[in-house]
Amino acid sequence: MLNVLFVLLLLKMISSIAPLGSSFAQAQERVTKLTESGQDEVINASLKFLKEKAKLKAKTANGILGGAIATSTILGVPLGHNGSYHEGPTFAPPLVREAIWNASTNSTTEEGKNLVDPRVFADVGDIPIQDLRNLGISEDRLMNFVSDSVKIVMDHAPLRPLIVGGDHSITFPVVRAISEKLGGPVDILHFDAHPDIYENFDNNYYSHASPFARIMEGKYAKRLVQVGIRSINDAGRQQIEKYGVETHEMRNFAKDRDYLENLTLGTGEGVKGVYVSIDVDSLDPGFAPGVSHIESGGLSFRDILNILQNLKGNIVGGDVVEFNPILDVSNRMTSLVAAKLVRELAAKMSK
Ligand SMILES: *[C@@H]1O[C@H](CO)[C@@H](O)[C@H](O)[C@H]1NC(C)=O
Ligand SMILES: *[C@@H]1O[C@H](CO)[C@@H](O)[C@H](O)[C@H]1NC(C)=O
Ligand SMILES: *[C@@H]1O[C@H](CO)[C@@H](O)[C@H](O)[C@H]1NC(C)=O
Ligand SMILES: *[C@@H]1O[C@H](CO)[C@@H](O)[C@H](O)[C@H]1NC(C)=O
Ligand SMILES: *[C@@H]1O[C@H](CO)[C@@H](O)[C@H](O)[C@H]1NC(C)=O
Ligand SMILES: [Mn+2]
Repeated sequence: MLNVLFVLLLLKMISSIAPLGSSFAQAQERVTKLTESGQDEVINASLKFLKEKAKLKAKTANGILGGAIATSTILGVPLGHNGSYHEGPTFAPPLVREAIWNASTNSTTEEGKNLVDPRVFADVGDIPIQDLRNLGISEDRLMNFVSDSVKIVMDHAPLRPLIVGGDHSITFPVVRAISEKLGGPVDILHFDAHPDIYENFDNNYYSHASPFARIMEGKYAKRLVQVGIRSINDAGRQQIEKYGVETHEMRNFAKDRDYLENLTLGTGEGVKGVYVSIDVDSLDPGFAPGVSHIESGGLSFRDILNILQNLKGNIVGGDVVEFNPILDVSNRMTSLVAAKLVRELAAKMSK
């Protein structure tokens, strides 16, 4: 009996993939369609799960005292491109989360906001980017999934997305989503050792070395202010010229410091706010050894906080990316450093 059922089932499977008499090409097309619709189901289920979590967090933030105008909301995007040690940032979000709540520090941020207050800080978990990848989902659809996830967070006021990466490639779909949702460009404050603005790196449209080229060509940002840059070549300088990027190279930092510690962003005509993107390798490796591209001569932790804490502007989103736990030291120092960047950015965003 079981055998008969099995054969029937097998026949049904075969017939649903390749009806008798159809050509191999037709059969292949059917398999592709079946696969894509299965992938769609998984994507839709993931978005639905995220929506329910965001709804609940927004309700909690709104339900307390007077509610909030902006609640910084962690969304983990554990995407790590391209094999070997570059995949390290895939493992970052859970470690950053653990470090945020490490009992060795108090949950109060420097200027006095407490992260346990649901009006200040929320967390909607990680999106299942590697699961989707394992299902063979194309890069385009993967990046659209990142954008759709960010939009879901933004659908639930007062939540605002604070992305924990993942590598820097995710900044493009995130900023694209924010700009589309707000109906105009943002200004970006970008901390990094690298300008990440290659027109084309390794023939990969979505490379972690190219997000700012994609953002600028898509006109998702008006001003792009880069800080900490100390690894830049001719191609990079040409791109910076082409897109009118305001790049503050590390070698001139002493001169630029006063200006950078007094920035106003996001107020130009038609500009919808400020996005803050922090690559952990903007810090000197002495402060943050757990990164994929060690580049000496960087910012101190206090340099970043001075710029961030003095920034004037409405922060509509942000990210902390490129922490690579595989290369961290044994007391998890870089986890704690990345976590403090998240905590202080969260405090600055929330209101
Ligand atoms: C997934 O959701 C989209 C948009 O809501 C819808 O158009 C599509 O039919 C859904 N796909 C599946 C397989 O449920
Ligand atoms: C918590 O903090 C301590 C002391 O700073 C550190 O040694 C430990 O690795 C941290 N643990 C986590 C999970 O981040
Ligand atoms: C942080 O400090 C506050 C008092 O300012 C205290 O009530 C709270 O228990 C502390 N939290 C932790 C995790 O140490
Ligand atoms: C790695 O980069 C290449 C281009 O160099 C790209 O074609 C490929 O899709 C990437 N692989 C992964 C796993 O992201
Ligand atoms: C800060 O910048 C504003 C312009 O945005 C300027 O008016 C002000 O004088 C600056 N303050 C300092 C202390 O440099
Ligand atoms: Mn970098």
